[in-house]
Amino acid sequence: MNLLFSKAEFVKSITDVSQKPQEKLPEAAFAGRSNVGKSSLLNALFNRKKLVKTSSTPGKTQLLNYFLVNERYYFVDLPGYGYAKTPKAVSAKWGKMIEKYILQSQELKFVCLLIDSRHKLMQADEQMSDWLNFNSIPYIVILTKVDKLTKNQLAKQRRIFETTFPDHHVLPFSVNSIEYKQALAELIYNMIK
Ligand SMILES: Nc1nc2c(ncn2[C@@H]2O[C@H](COP(=O)(O)OP(=O)(O)OP(=O)(O)O)[C@@H](O)[C@H]2O)c(=O)[nH]1
Ligand SMILES: [Mg+2]
Repeated sequence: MNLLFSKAEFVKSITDVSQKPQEKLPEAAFAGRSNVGKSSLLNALFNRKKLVKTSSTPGKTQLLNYFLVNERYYFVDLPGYGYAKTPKAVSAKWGKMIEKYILQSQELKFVCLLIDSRHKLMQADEQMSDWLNFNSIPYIVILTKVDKLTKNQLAKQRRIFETTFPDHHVLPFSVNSIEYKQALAELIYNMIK
């Protein structure tokens, strides 16, 4: 059982990087398309069912949500992007909010970029990873919901994404897999400390 991040508490929600918590600690941020499983992944890492709000309807997370972990660092749950039904003005606002946070948060160590393991790289994922590359932001790639794939499908998708991101860690993930949860927790633990 993963106990690396078992001490976690919600700190605050912000809309602008200027509202960050007073205490400065290293941060990891969780980004990805709406509904990809960011908030669920955080609950899984925390071994909590409902600390982070999740939903089967895209667009659940609308603010930058800070969680204090082990009293030593923050995990930041970001709103999703790329959901077609979100009004353009709203998604533009969220996009700006995310970009500004990533560029201006001095304490941000790296981004966890979540991508749905079932599909090809979507345009929104590509835009985000290009933007991270362009701005030299360190990131790891997490392929979510792998419980929906067969072993063969997963092996194939992993090869595709490892080819797409040759210079980045690419990890499979499912909220149901203790093994994948542990491997991801260990990587994040080593990267953030
Ligand atoms: N099968 C499966 N479903 C998952 C997994 N992780 C998340 N989901 C489901 O995917 C849906 C979206 O999960 P969220 O964690 O709310 O996704 P999010 O990326 O935070 O979404 P937004 O906040 O809207 O951007 C929910 O119905 C979850 O139950 C997983 O590992 N496996
Ligand atoms: Mg969310």
